[in-house]
Amino acid sequence: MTVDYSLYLVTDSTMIPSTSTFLKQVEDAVNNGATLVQLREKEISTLDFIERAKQVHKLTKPKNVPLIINDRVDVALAVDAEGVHVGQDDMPATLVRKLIGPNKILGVTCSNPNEVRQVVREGVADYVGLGTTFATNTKKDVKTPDGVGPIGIRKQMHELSKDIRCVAIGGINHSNANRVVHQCRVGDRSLDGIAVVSCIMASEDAAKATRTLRAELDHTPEWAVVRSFDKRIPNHAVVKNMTSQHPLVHHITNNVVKNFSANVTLAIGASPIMSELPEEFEEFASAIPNIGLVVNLGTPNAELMKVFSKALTVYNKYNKPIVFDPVACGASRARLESCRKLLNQGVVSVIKGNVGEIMSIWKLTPFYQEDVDTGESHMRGVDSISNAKDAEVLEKGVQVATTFGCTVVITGKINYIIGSDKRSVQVAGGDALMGSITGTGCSLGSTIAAFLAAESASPIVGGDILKATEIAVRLYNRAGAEAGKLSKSPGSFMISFLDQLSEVSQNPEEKV
Ligand code: 3NM
Repeated sequence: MTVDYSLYLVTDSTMIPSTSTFLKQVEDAVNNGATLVQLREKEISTLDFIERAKQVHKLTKPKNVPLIINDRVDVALAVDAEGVHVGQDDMPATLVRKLIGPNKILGVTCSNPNEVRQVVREGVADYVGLGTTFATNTKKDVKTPDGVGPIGIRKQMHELSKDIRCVAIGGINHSNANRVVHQCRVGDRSLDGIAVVSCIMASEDAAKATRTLRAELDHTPEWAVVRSFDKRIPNHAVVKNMTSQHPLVHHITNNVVKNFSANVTLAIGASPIMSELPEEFEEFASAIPNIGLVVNLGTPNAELMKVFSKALTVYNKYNKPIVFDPVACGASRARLESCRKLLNQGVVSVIKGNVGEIMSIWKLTPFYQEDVDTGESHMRGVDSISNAKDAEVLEKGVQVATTFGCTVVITGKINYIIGSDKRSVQVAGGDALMGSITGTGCSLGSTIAAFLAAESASPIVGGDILKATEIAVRLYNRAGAEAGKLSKSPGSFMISFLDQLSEVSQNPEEKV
């Protein structure tokens, strides 16, 4: 039997709005796109459970929607339901399979990669419910109450075998269903569906709630579409497209580089705005077509994390580009956790960092196993020290790009630019003196954001983020190389660098 797991309703009779009934909610759901129903009753007598299961089965069976009984094998057998779902503390899956036979559907709840590995080893389950995706009020005894986010779900998916289907559960609703489906991908494997309780069961209009979820599932967001560059367009035309638009670069950046980043943004012909006032983010992102955001983790604090978080949500809502600079994210656990939170909460267009930073972000991909830390890269302050070989760096960069569905820039003597579709380019250039003044790394983020903002408002390379980023990096490094010819000490280099950024941006022919 092929089962459609795409929109999996898990019931809860304790949250029905006063204007409806339990059965009406379930009926509205199966009539409007729910593809599977799990009857989950915690405080109910066996007799009532069986009665309720029969009533629900009457609604689901004519629609060919499988009915899965939570936990109670006896009830499932009594009503000849299509399947059983068990949690980690319920009857072991191997035993359930013996009781229900080979043909019924068997699902198991998992909360971490180890539990998934166990399910794979046992080989008796048809699907797993992976959680807890986001914090939820519906189930109190979950193992990960803050939610593991798409990062955690991907780590669980990574352990799955091909023959076991998977749905994500926990805190999934209209605001995040689409993102969950598109973010929870590992290689060519995607979620088979999402499971929800309150989004439908507690809704005043369960039919509409289900239809809206259905539409969210079926819609491909703009950020998930990879666009590939038309090669006939010369690099200087991409620069001219940027300078002629004067894009706005909204910085939420660190205290050390604010002034320099603003000057770099002006030098390339864009406009900086430094705002940490969440109340105005909506106005910026909704009203200004050629705006891009820089989220720079350089000098974090608890208040700023809330500001980042708000900015990410708002810029995602309006599909505006975001450059994420995880400065020194390997310096402490807390910093990497901050990155985890942000990358769980939204999508970014570009992650830019040095080798150490990108190797730390790599730890958030499913390819990193928590217990096998080889310690190849580590951080000292914000400078990166790495003995990871180039090929390995590139490979891990590709894994970051594909995992987060974004373009990755790894800065260094050679800059690697890697697309979420695994294309990669290398850009050399720059000057050693770029490492002697503060802000040259961070302001590359500003430059990239300016190019992405211009590209999103008026595409010249067909919305190809990799290409727009590459041109930004080329322009930046060319200016650095030119400045290095003119100045041999840090102070004068800084001035020359700004001059050359302006010069190269205004006259990009032959230079970029
Ligand atoms: N299992 P809602 S979370 C039934 O993490 C259940 O395994 C979870 O409810 C898990 O969609 C959960 O209302 C409740 O957030 C999900």
